Amino acid sequence: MITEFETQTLKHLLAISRRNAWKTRPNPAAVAAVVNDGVILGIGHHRGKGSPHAEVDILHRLGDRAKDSTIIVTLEPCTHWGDNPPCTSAIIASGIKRVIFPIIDPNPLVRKNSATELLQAHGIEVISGVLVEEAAEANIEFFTHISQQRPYVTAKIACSLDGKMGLDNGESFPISSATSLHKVHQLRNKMDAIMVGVNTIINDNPRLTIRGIRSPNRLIKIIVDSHARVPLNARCFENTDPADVFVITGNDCPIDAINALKSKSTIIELPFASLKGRFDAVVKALYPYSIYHVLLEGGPTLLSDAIDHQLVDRLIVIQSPILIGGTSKYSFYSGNSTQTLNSALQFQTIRRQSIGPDIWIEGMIHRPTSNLTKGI
Ligand code: AOF
Ligand code: ZN
Repeated sequence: MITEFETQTLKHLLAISRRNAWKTRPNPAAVAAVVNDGVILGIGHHRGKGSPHAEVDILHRLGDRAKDSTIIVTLEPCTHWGDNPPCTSAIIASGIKRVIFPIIDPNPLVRKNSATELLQAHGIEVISGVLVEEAAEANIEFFTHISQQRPYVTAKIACSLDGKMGLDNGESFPISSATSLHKVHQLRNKMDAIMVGVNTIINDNPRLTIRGIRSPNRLIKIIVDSHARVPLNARCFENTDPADVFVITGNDCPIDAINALKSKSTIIELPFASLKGRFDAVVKALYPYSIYHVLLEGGPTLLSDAIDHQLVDRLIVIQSPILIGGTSKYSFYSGNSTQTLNSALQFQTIRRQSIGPDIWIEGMIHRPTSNLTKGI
């Protein structure tokens, strides 16, 4: 049995965890509270690789005061020796008598031994399987990386009211307002990598950096470029360590182009002549590089490919109050055409706000499950 107070405490811990998830990667931002008789005795945090786990953080501070209490953790306590000793051992040694956690840790090292079994063997009551979805969402990058062997993908689109990302004549200009752009840089700062297609580099020549943020984090730049066409003087290479620019190419590129690019970037060659329609392979190729969250910033070809592969986990559309018109060349989605209204992709909004003159819409894309025209 979990009490209402404990459920509320777990929700609170999950909210903290979600806010901190970008800071602790590759580890999940576990948060733990020791509670007794409806009172929180203390909250512990994991602050990133190499630092103590959340349970140890709080148990160490409380010492004997944790005895006979309940510990609530946002993730199954670990059972393995890594940078840290197993949290299950710390819990057993502390005299804690109940442990509540929502979701098991999919880390294969932790899965070798179940925390529930270890704790129960020491007479500790274990409650799990509560707020499972909320817990997975809080550290979705960690769960996606382990369960799907790929980074979590957020796509960000800046477009006009009529859904265009650019002018038909190819002229490039920032569509979003300065306020939205600042928010985009804040978003980039929480990412491990930013990804664009080579056409975006050729047309817009973006720097792909984080600007307007004091001491920004490291951001890997990823260019998807089947035929190694990215110009060597592109601005994205300026003042950037070659280890921080990945060019993902096909296997049929001019050798001179590849050799020249090697001085500017890290090349990841995939076993296809063209990467068009291969977004699944592109995103999976990032798995070995400790990239947990990628921001996909266009353009329309890459984005449509990603959406059609169901590999856009989160979509952010920043819509500015202008109409661009012209052809659909720069429509942000031109993927698989919908034949009936019933089969249209559905967008589930999780946030909608006004940013200066723009509208920021954030949500998830779903395959059709319900009948949109029912009842019409
Ligand atoms: C916990 N509490 O606070 C966290 C956990 O290399 P280590 O020893 O730091 O272990 C990292 C793994 O531990 C990580 O991949 C995940 O499976 C788990 N994270 N577990 O009990 C924590 N951050
Ligand atoms: Zn641990």
